[in-house]
Amino acid sequence: MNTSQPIPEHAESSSIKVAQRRADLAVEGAPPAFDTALHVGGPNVGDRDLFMRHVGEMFDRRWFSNNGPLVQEFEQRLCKELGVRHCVAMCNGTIALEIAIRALGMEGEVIVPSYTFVATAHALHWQGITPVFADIDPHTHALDPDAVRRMITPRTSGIIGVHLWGRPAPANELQAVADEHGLHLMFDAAHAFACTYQGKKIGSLGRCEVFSFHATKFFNTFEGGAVTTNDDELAEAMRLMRNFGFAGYDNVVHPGTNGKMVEICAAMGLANLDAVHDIVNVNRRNHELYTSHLRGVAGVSILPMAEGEESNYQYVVLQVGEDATTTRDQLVEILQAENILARKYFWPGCHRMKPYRDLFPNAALMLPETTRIAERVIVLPTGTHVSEKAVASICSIIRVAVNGH
Ligand code: T4K
Repeated sequence: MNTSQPIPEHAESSSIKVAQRRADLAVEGAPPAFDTALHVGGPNVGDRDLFMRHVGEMFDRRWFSNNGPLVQEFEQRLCKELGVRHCVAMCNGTIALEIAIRALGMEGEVIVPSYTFVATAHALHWQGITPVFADIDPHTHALDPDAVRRMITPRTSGIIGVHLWGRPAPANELQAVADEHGLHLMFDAAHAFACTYQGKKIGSLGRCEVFSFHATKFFNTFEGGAVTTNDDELAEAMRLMRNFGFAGYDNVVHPGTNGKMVEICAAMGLANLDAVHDIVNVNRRNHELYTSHLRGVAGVSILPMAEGEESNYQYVVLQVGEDATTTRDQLVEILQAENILARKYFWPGCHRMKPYRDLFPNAALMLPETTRIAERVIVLPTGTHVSEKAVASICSIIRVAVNGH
């Protein structure tokens, strides 16, 4: 897969700052490393000409929404890409989660990690289901199957695993827990497009998997999402549910909502699909550079992606150890002063956000690893807007902030 245009990188001055001592840092009064903000999640753009061609044809057809030809083509391409029978494209990942949860018939309590984007929990709470937070494995940041077992009650109806950072959740172990207790299992795969589990593309694990194609994801459709599944009945129910339950004109056969992906978003998806390979290559290069520049810097480390698996490398996760001379929050401030808008994803954990902190004031007792990891992580900028020089600059700032030189 090749783009017809080179993938652009962030406009930056040729002499980008490489910090060598504390006096070089913006917090000490030096000029910031970047003139404009360097974001985590700056959008990647694939083949603009292809996008414009699709949009032109869309205008000619005067067909903008409601399962149009671009959405259908996008769904077919994703099925092929992911090796799964059904793909139901949606307006965003959160609505896709809500529809999948409802189509599965989840109710009562559903076990989820607290260490995830809040949409995973909100998609349950929004429809009157109680998210029950289970702890994570600190080495992978994914749900710990033993912790899941401890949270099962007679009201539990399901488990939602999250492939956080594109690292696969332990799907086989979670499936075993689900089977033992007769629970539904699905996955929030918002981070995991183009990633593998045991060598196979993520997309057909559990009863279904949910992707996000938000602007900040390495593969985006402006806003968008999809549910993928090999279950024919489930796919049919979700297709009805995303379009008010309509089966043809004037014929409502199912409860539903409006979860449809629009044609212009599918056009963006089709243009970006051809660029996925190139974008992943840039992300991988940046991830390797961050890892090698920071190797040996005491107190900080980059979370590796899963060994033996393919990854999209869209998140560069820096862990600030308890032995570091700078706290995580101090390091974020130092980076932000340089116009490097590093993020504290997913601090403080869903269980410490409203409404969950009021609903479950004692949740932290069962979440020691979540609490610890949420205090230690910084996500650094990557993507096609982040050059090799930018990575070197960011790493020099981190090194000086932590080591003093
Ligand atoms: N499950 C998981 C595990 C998820 O991570 C997400 C979404 C979902 C479910 C739900 O999927 P969606 O319903 O969103 O499809 C962002 C994204 O909004 C969210 O999609 C994403 N996860 C989450 C991890 O990150 P924020 O609140 O941090 O986004 P925001 O608006 O601060 O954007 C991040 C940075 O990106 C900004 O500092 C600026 C930059 N940016 C953003 C946009 C939209 C740009 O440079 N250009 C842009 O167009 O949540």
